[in-house]
Amino acid sequence: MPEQFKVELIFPVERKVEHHIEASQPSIIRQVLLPQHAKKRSMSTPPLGLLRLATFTPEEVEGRKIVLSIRDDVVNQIHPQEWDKGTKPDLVGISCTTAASERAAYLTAEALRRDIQVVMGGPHTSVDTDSALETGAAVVKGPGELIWPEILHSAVNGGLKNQVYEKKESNHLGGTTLPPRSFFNAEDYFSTNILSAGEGCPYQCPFCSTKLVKGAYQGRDVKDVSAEIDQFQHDDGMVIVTDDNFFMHPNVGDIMEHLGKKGHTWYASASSKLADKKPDLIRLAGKNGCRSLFLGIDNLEGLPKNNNVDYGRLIERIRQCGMTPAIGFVLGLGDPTKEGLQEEADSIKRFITKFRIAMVHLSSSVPYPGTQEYQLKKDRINKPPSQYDTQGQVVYRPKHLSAEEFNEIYFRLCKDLYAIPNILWRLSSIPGMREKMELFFYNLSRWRHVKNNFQK
Ligand code: B12
Ligand code: SF4
Repeated sequence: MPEQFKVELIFPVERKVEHHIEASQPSIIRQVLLPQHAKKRSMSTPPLGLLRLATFTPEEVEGRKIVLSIRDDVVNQIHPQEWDKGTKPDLVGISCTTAASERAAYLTAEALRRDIQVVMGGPHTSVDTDSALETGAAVVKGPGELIWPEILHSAVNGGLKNQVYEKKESNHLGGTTLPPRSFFNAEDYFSTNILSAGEGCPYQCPFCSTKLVKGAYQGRDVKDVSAEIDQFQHDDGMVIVTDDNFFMHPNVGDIMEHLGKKGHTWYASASSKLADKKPDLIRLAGKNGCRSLFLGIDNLEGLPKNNNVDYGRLIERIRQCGMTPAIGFVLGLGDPTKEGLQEEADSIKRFITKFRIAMVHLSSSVPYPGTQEYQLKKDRINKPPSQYDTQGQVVYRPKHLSAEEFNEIYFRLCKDLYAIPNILWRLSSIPGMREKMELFFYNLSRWRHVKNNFQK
């Protein structure tokens, strides 16, 4: 029997641990009205990046059997003291977003203190390798699939170094991702049926780092994508397509039809520019089980105009095809004046109310490293990464108004739109009673999340 080499892959919780599943604890009313949702402990999905590493993990390295586990700190808090009991891991691999970077540094320090080797990767680490190196961990820049076996070899030999490891290859999207069910408990998540049909985006919205982290779009092989769909279980929740821009996939129609054939309901995102140009894809999505399509909107009256999409027409088309439009806004891009910011907020409020948008992501601009917003605001950032939240207080010093004024405008916008009469008005666009109820609780939980962020 070969000697074991124990690897623990960790997805650290963003922000403070005490906030981590608070917004999704089901209320009594929710438990009675929506029992199928009340069983779910969080609104999140399992960390797909770590599942990809698991997929590329060899069974044995240099005669040692690799024993791998994935731990999601978001749903089950990790206590490093556990590493003092029983067998501690030989290697800890940590995935890192900006908001989780302080927690990632803490877990790294705790592991290194116990002579456990540590490697860090993920969207934040890939754009800010310097701060990741400061933690003492080995650092992977970019995709992890192809470099992961090499990292394991170095770790088994005890030779993992506090340096950047990078493999500049673009053929990392192959292979059928292992089923999330083999690592996670379905009841911990909104859904464990997560699907990535491809990565990247050709556009570069000022608040988004996707192009820098993932490059322009690359679709995965339809064979692999279909094989993943075949693994999904209906009672693990609706399929969440994680692509930023699903409509970019050259064979997106085939994938939609495969989802439909398997009887899944699903949720996906598309760029509004592309969705506007492809009405046939909207129809196909509706016909094949898509319940909701997420679009970002950026050219309302008073906001910078980046394209000529007729959003009203697009929303109507999505509804006619039997789907619920989910719309995202980002308030405060660039450096608006107080009047300008107020005008943006009014414009967003008018739009959401006029088109009765029941599912809305109201973000304020957060300058994540690697974005244009970061370049503009990096010298004015005055909050630690653990306070980065797109539905939270401003984390930088605005140029033309005070932080209090900025926060007041954003908070007021949320308060108005999450007021019960406004929620009910927006829900009047939803035909089914069950979906109305789901979205009612969804809106309440969003409001609870914003309120928590402003009470700190
Ligand atoms: C789906 C998604 C979500 C989902 C699910 C997240 C999850 N549980 O995985 C939801 C909706 C819940 C979500 C929420 C948020 N998200 Co999000 N999300 C995405 C999205 C669209 C896809 C992520 C994904 O699954 N990619 C596919 C996997 C395979 O890629 P990956 O995770 O990057 O992993 C690869 C490499 O990074 C690397 N790697 C990753 N970890 C590790 C670890 C080791 C040890 C190694 C060696 C390598 C490695 O190898 C992997 C395989 O190649 C990305 C954008 C994007 N295109 O990536 C944004 C993105 C990751 N999200 C982002 C943000 C900001 C958030 C929020 C913080 C938003 C908010 N509320 O403020 C929350 C925080 C959630 C959290 N706990 O981190 C930002 C992160 C920016 C940053 N610098 O932190 C991104 C990049 C989008 C953007 N705006 O630029 N998100
Ligand atoms: S927000 Fe969406 S459309 Fe814009 S760059 Fe990011 S992924 Fe692309």
